[in-house]
This record gives sequence, C-alpha cells and structure tokens, in this order.
Amino acid sequence: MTSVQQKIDRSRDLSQPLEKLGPDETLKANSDQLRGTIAAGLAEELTAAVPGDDIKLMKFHGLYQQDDRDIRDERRRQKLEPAYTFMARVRLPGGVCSPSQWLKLDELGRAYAGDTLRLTTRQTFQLHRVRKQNLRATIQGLRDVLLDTKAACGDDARGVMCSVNPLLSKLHAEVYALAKAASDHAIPKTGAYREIWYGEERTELSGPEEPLYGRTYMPRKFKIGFVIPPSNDIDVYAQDLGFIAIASGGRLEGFNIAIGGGMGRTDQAPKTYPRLADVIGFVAADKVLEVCDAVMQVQRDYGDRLDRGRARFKYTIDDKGLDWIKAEIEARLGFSLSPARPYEFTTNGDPIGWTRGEDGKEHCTLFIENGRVIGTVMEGLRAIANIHKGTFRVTPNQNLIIADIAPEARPDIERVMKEFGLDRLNKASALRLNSMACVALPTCGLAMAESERYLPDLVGKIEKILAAHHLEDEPITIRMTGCPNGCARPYIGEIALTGRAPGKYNLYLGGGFHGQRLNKMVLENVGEATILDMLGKIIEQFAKDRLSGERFGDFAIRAGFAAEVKEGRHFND
Ligand code: SRM
Ligand code: SF4
Repeated sequence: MTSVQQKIDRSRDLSQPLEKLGPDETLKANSDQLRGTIAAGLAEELTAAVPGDDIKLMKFHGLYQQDDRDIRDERRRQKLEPAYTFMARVRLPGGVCSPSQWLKLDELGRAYAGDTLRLTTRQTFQLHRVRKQNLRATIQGLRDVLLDTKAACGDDARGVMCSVNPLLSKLHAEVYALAKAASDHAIPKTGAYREIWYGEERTELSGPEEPLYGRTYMPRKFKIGFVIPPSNDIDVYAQDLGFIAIASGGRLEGFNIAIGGGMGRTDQAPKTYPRLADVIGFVAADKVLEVCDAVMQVQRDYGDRLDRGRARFKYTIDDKGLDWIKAEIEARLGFSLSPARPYEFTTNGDPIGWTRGEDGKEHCTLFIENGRVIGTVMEGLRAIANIHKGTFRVTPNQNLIIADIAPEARPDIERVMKEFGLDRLNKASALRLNSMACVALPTCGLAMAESERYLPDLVGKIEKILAAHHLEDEPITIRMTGCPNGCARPYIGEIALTGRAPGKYNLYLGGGFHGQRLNKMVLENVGEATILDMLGKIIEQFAKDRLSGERFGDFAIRAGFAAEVKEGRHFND
C-alpha cells in the first residue's frame, strides 16, 4: 500500500456510518461523485430551475442557481415561478487570463449573461443570469479557451489566489506556477464534469475516482492562497491555508504556512466568528503540494460533518487546538515544519496605475469599481483585448491589471484607454480606490441589504466628509457586504459595513491596513444617517489628533472608537 493510500484510509469520511452525518454529507455520498441527477434536471423544460439536491451538487461544478430578487414579489403576485437563472464562476488560479480568454468571456457575457462580467474578490470572473438551457454552451465556450468552472464553489478546494505583484518578477512567476499547480492538484477528479457539460462518455476506472476527497468531499469550502510580501493583496490571514512566500535576493526559499483564516459569521450566533489565520511554520517550496494534501486531509477527517455552521477549518482548529492540528499535519507530512521566517506586509490594496516590471514590461492596474465590467468599460476592455499581446490579471481587490505590455505597445493601449474613458477610472478618490463591495442584491440569495449597488453612493457621501477635513488623499480601506458572510472580507477593513436588513447595516471599525487585525462592531443594525454621523465624528477627530503616518484603523482603536481585540484572532460580539 502506498503512503497516499494509507493516508486516504485514515479518512473518517470513508469509514463513518452515513446516517450519523448531516444531510449534506448523505447527499454528497449518494451523488455518484457529483453526478446526481444534474443531466436529467437540465433536460427538464417545464421549469427554469433544477431539483433541490442538484442545486447543491451543481455548486461543485461552479454553478449557483439564483433568482432575480428585484422581481421576486412581482413574479409571486403573477403566480409565476421566480425568475431563475444561474451564476457561473470561472476557475482562474491567481486571476491570470490571456486576451483570447478575455474575448471569449466577453462574448459569453454578451451572449448569455446580461452584457456584463463580474470580477470577484478571489480573482476570477462570474457570469450571472445564465439560463439553464445556456449552461452547456457557456461551459463549452469556456473549454474552447481552456477555462472551466470546476470547484469554483462547493465543499472542495476553491479558486486558488496568488498575489498579482505589479512588478511581475521572476519570483512572481515561480509563485504563480505553484498556485496554479495547487489548484490543478486540489480540485475534484470526478469525471462528472466532463460527462455532464462536455457530453463525454463515462470511463471505467480501476481505482477510486476521488483519491483525496472520497465520497463526501470536504466538510465545507476550503480556500488556498499564495502571497508575496510586502503586499498582502490576497488577505492571506483570511484563507484556510495560506502560503507566504519567503525570498532572499529575489530567489524563492519557501513558504511560511498560515492556517485557519475565515470571514463568515452569522448575526446573533456567537459560535460563528471571523478568524485570522495562524502562522505555524516554514517549508521549502518543493513541499507545497504535500502541504496542501496534509492540511486538507486533516480538515477532511476532523472537520465538523454534523453542523455546517461550524464546519470550516477555523472551527476545527479552535475545537482541537492549534498545537494538536499542527502535530497532525506534521504526522501526515512525515516531517516537522521549520520555524516561521520573518516577513513584513505593508498593504492589502492594489497599487493603481502604471508600473514597470523587472523585465522592462509595463503593467497598468485599472480600478474597476466593485469588479463590475459593464457598458463602455466592457467595450474598452474588449478593444484592448483585441490588440493586447500580454495578459490580464484580476486582482484580489476586484481590479484589473493589463499586464505584460511591451514598452512600444503602451501608446496604443493608452490610446484605446482614452478612447473609452478607461483612463478616468483611476482618478477616483483614495477612499474609493480602496473600496470593495460584494455582489449582494439582486442575484445573491443570501443578501439582506444592498452592497454593490449602494457602496458607490455611500462612498460619495464619506468623500465629502473627508474633503471637508482635507483628507481626500487618505487611503482608507472600506468594505461592504450585503450580509455577515463576509464575501468582500469586511472584518479586516478599516471601515466595514455588513447588511442586516434593507437599508440597515452593522458598522465595524479598526481593521489593520494590511489585513493583520480584525475590526470591531461599533454600531448594530443602523441606517445611513447614523453611519455618516458616527463616521463624521471619527473623521473630524482623526484629522485633528492623528499621529504622524497613523492609519485610520489604528487611530479608531487608539482613540477608543473600536476596542482592540486583545487575542487578535477572533471576536464574539
Ligand atoms: Fe462568498 C456565499 C459571492 C468571496 C464567504 N458568496 C456566496 C454566494 C455564493 C451566495 C450563496 O451561497 O448563495 C455569493 C454569490 C453572490 C452572487 O450573486 O454572485 C457569494 N463570494 C462571493 C463573491 C462573488 C463576492 C464578490 O463580490 O466578489 C466572491 C467570489 C469569490 C470567488 O471568486 O471564489 C466571494 N465569499 C468570498 C469571500 C472572500 C474570500 O474568499 O477571500 C468570503 C470570506 C472568506 C471565507 O470564506 O471565510 C466568502 N460566501 C462566503 C460565505 C460564508 C462562509 C462561511 O464560512 O461562513 C458564504 C455562505 C456560505 O458558504 O454558506 C458565501
Ligand atoms: Fe451574498 Fe452575503 Fe456574500 Fe454579499 S456577503 S455576496 S450578500 S453571501
């Protein structure tokens, strides 16, 4: 028996009686490795929806059934079923795509997804409003340019993030290659995707179809990210498993390993909380895939499979203890991690505008407000993709880098940018450039309040307050989500708002400027007037009393507006 098989045999999910597990576990186990009845549900023409169990299984295929919440009541009044469509999330490790991939995404966006593309906080694209009958064409279109939606959602290893590094150095290329390898390595291996979406025949296998995942996959989603200090653009402390690149003289030596980050919480449920990852040690770069396997196996085997609200790795770590988890990871690795090496982060934002890489190539980071690519921005980026010879890179802050531009090609790119007004995007205020909102209404089924459609207005109002105190150039991170799930990583924003009800938000203050500290709830379930009043008071005092170079989040804590979380790891409010 190989060591890999021995490790698999220790998997609790293969040995525990299914009746002792939660309903989602039984569903996964009985799904014939994610096939379920998806193919039959797609063929059903009487409804725009798919059956309930398939909705859950299709998440593993990167597809979410949603309905247009703006017209939900109206449809109900008309006795019509909700306006069901699907969201398709592309798997795009590190956010890197070629101009031909961009053009295909643009084409699919126009053909099937309401003339828009959405850049996400995990560096990929979402196509919304795809009708059931267009799903196969969408996925096959993606396949034409070597893209897929595998494991973009579901209880598996999600989209792997990687620092976009505007200086695009050799180090970045090396780390990006590892991020891509980790994504390919950790996604499910079932043939279900190929059979359902590409129409391929099922092939008989001699061994297990899912050597790592077994029949019940992970207890919950599992997120991996690679970061290159001093930028913490991916918010490494929010990942289940983070790799922090340690380099010397531009040469990659290995990675510090961070485990147990996560943002999701539920209001009035103190057993749920955001948590920052702990750094547990250092490994050489050639051990990355082994570390992915070992850490994922520990969570696979010990994660909570009865209560999905407590099934993320962060809770497994807190329940079992960090030392115990570390020892278990090392046992599976067969060696001990070395002590973590020193590193320093300075920001988690994107450097907007033009930069030049080590190799002389030029890169332009464009601010795309809340990742929404639509209208003239979509047209302009299509025109650029038609002439661009380099790459595009989606950043973890929902922005876009037009990357790898030869110096002689820059004037043409700039001309197109000007023609479509893209050159104006980066002229936003420092607050807006550091803002981020999740999708929320009308497509997100979990949204309790607006986010993407509201934050731009609210930022406009806060900008006025900042300008009145001559702080318009002050970079402050502001993040909004339509519910406490935390898709825009709000709990590490200097200012954050999470939706409670239409027009009502919790206000959080005091997150660290480079993602190193959780913020604290200062107002609960309040409307815009109260939020602006509170921010106005703090901003006024910040302008008067800040120390030289002091960040807004640090000031909010020092001045007593947001008490620092002493443990620095999680809070229960
Ligand atoms: Fe998220 C669920 C959108 C990043 C935590 N997230 C959802 C769903 C799929 C709603 C649902 O389950 O029905 C949202 C789809 C809305 C829509 O209409 O598009 C959704 N999440 C997003 C995106 C698109 C936000 C954005 O505006 O960019 C991001 C897509 C990332 C990607 O490309 O994969 C997105 N979600 C995140 C992040 C940030 C991150 O991973 O860095 C988080 C916090 C980190 C974490 O996981 O702890 C996040 N999303 C959640 C949660 C809470 C998980 C938890 O542990 O409690 C949910 C709800 C759930 O899983 O039950 C959720
Ligand atoms: Fe939806 Fe909530 Fe995520 Fe926003 S934070 S996209 S409202 S699940």
